[in-house]
Amino acid sequence: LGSFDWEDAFRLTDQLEEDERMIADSARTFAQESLQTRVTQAFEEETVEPEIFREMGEMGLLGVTVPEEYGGLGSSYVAYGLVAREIERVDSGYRSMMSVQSSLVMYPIYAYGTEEQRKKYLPKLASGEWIGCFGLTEPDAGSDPAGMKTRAEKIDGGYRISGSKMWISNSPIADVFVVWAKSDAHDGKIRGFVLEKGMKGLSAPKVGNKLSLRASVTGEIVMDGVEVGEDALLPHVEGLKGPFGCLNRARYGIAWGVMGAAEFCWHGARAYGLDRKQFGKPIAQTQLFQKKLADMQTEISLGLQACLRVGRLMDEAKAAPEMISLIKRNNCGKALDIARMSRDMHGGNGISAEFQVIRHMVNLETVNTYEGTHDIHALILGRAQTGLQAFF
Ligand code: TGC
Ligand code: FAD
Repeated sequence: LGSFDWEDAFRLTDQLEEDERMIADSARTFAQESLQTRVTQAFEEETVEPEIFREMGEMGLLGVTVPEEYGGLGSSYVAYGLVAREIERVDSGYRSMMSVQSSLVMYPIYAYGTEEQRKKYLPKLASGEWIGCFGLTEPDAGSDPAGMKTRAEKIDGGYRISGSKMWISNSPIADVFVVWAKSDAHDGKIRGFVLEKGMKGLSAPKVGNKLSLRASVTGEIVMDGVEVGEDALLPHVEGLKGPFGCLNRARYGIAWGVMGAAEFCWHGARAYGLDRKQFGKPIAQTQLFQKKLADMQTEISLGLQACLRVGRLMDEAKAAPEMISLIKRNNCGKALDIARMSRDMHGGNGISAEFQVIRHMVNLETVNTYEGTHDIHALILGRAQTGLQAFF
């Protein structure tokens, strides 16, 4: 029989390729040395540091799956997931910055764009010189993006885009905006457009006073008759499968990422319980405390193993969107439970910024909601089992 490593119950590390291990190690070093050191202040002051994109770019953490000829790393979806896990071990907001850039901006330009669009945008997005954002959600269209009001009207040589997007990660600091609009010239079908900072009629005011994900900036995208050329259209996709193709990748990364946040909360609770004495013994020596640690270890080990399985299937182009819904939903829900449990196990110290678990806890409230809420993913899975859609 083999030995048991409490931190890596199913020997996930042994199941990785050598290059995946190396990418995960360098992501962990970067996250711990460059992000962990600034996160408490960034969260407290609700400040975003755009230079983080360049630092991530230098480390090769933007566009991990995008081919090298466009500035990406040309690596696997498993490697991408491992990067998300290491960054979110520090903060979900930093993982958001990385995953929007990689899955929601670089991916659609790569998958749906022209060669000119790829060459123009991808290398600068990969290096972090340019920051990207993804506009799907609107004030009146969140879970139901088909209800969007943003319109692209055909004009001579291009399109005029009008509408507004809400809750958009990175938008106030973005150079490149991938936005989705119903296009009159394409029978009202949803099409993707690439807009650039400084275009007339385009603005991106910040959403203030967030009490979650404060280290990542969120804003609106206001398009007041923004005129773009034909070259702004992403020509190779139409309909909701365009944005959903991107969301599949980002949701998959989130499933890994939240396990990183959960691991931080689990390890923190364990260390605290070993150190903290009440009734003359470490609280980690009580049955209730150990039961909670066992629950955390179990859910995280199962969650990571599921991510690895789906990641391998993604790399073989065999992953179905429902598999991604399953792991996004379950891992977010479990990570949130674990963060709340860890907060409790830290007692009064659990509400202090110093111990960091409450920051993860409030961040995970957002992560459980964006990219399809916990309940919306349940309905996707319910539809797949019954053949009956329960959305409307
Ligand atoms: P439905 O009829 O199901 O589908 C319409 C068309 O889309 C296709 N499709 C997919 N294609 C690829 N991957 C998927 N996962 C797909 N899901 C659907 C489908 O085949 C169909 O294609 P076609 O060719 O037949 O037209 O559409 P519906 O309107 O009934 O959708 C229902 C529902 C609820 C599943 C969907 O709208 C949904 O997932 N809602 C959640 C919205 C969401 O996730 N928004 C995310 C916004 S972006 C974000 O949150 C970024 S946060 C990033 C960060 O900071 O990290
Ligand atoms: P709603 O859709 O109004 O949902 C409210 C509640 O109703 C939820 O509990 C939901 O589960 C429930 N509900 C809705 N429909 C049904 C139904 N049919 N049956 C049962 N229950 C239902 N979007 C982007 O496009 N780009 C981004 O970069 C981005 N970043 C974000 C960053 C942050 C910090 C946040 C908070 C959100 C971000 N979003 C982004 C938006 C996010 O995807 C939406 O908030 C999310 O999809 C939910 O939409 P909503 O907020 O309109 O809630």
